[in-house]
Amino acid sequence: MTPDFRLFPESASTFADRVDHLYAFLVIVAVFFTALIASLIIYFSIKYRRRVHHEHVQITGNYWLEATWAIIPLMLTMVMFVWGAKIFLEMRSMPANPLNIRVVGKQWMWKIQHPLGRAEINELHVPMDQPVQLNMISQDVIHSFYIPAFRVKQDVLPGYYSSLWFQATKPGRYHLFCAEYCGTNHSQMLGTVVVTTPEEYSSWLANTSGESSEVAGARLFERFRCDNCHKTDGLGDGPSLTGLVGSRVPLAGGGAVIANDQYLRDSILNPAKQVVASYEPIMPSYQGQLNEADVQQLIAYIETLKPGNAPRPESAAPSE
Ligand code: HEC
Ligand SMILES: [Cu+2]
Repeated sequence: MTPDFRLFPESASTFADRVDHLYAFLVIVAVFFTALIASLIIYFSIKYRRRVHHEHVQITGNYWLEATWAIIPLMLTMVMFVWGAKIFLEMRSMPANPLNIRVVGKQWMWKIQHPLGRAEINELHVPMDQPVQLNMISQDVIHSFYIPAFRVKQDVLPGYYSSLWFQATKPGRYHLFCAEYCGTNHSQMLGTVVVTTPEEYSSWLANTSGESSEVAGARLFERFRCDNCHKTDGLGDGPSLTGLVGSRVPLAGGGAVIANDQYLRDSILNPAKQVVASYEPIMPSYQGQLNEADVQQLIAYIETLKPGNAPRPESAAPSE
């Protein structure tokens, strides 16, 4: 046994202890019934072993006994279900005002983009005592983002945004694993989560020369000539994107969608999938020209386009 041997990973998020308590309950119930049943099997096989002068007693049923062994397991499994569902739902409902960090998984690394322009690879800096939401997508195959110390894990899929949230409780460095076999170097797809105080995180964040996602997105918007069709006054061949995020978009052929990240991504890479009502399907697809990180930057930029907001920065000046 090494000195730092531990049965469980360190517990460093608000979920960790709650997941461990539920897990302990499952283990205790399983161990208790395994021991009970095993000892009864041994006891009965000795007590009722074949002997020379034994009598058969035929038992046809016992109402109370049967009711007992149906109701007790039912109650135990309902406790497991309600308890588990409660924690699961909390993990799956994103918090109100999280710190948003964008993640791209690719063979075989994690690319992480913080707000305000700081980017990193295979390292994730987060402040403690603050909800952090990761918005993730894969550039190639299915990966899975797993932080054992936080007890959180989420598949990262190609073509589809998935998210994950946690609130770290203890400064330190924790393992980050890819938990979905993703090719030759899957086992090297490792990283570190660095939890610091909010003050340390802010100064770490400010210490960069990189441009923010929004500004990088604004530059892509110009470079790919999106602004040829998408003009702020709505007089171009495409709809104005101002105020688009979060709004209800009527679609050609009926129906409507809420303009979330997934819809924006699909509109850019696969415009024919959902065509905005009363527009021609003339937007070219940018599949193959923009990678997932580019698309995330474009989305970050489109999110800043709100009515009343200052127009898009012409130069690469930070917008916030
Ligand atoms: C040739 C003109 C043209 C160009 C260039 C163009 N678009 Fe479009 N775009 C359209 C049209 C027309 C629509 C509406 C029809 C549709 O949904 O396909 C649209 C729809 C969209 C939508 C959905 C808008 C809504 O109101 O729901 C988004 C987002 C978008 N484009 C982003 C972009 C981005 C980002 C670029 C540059 C990388 C770009 N577009 C380049 C013409 C264009
Ligand atoms: Cu992977």
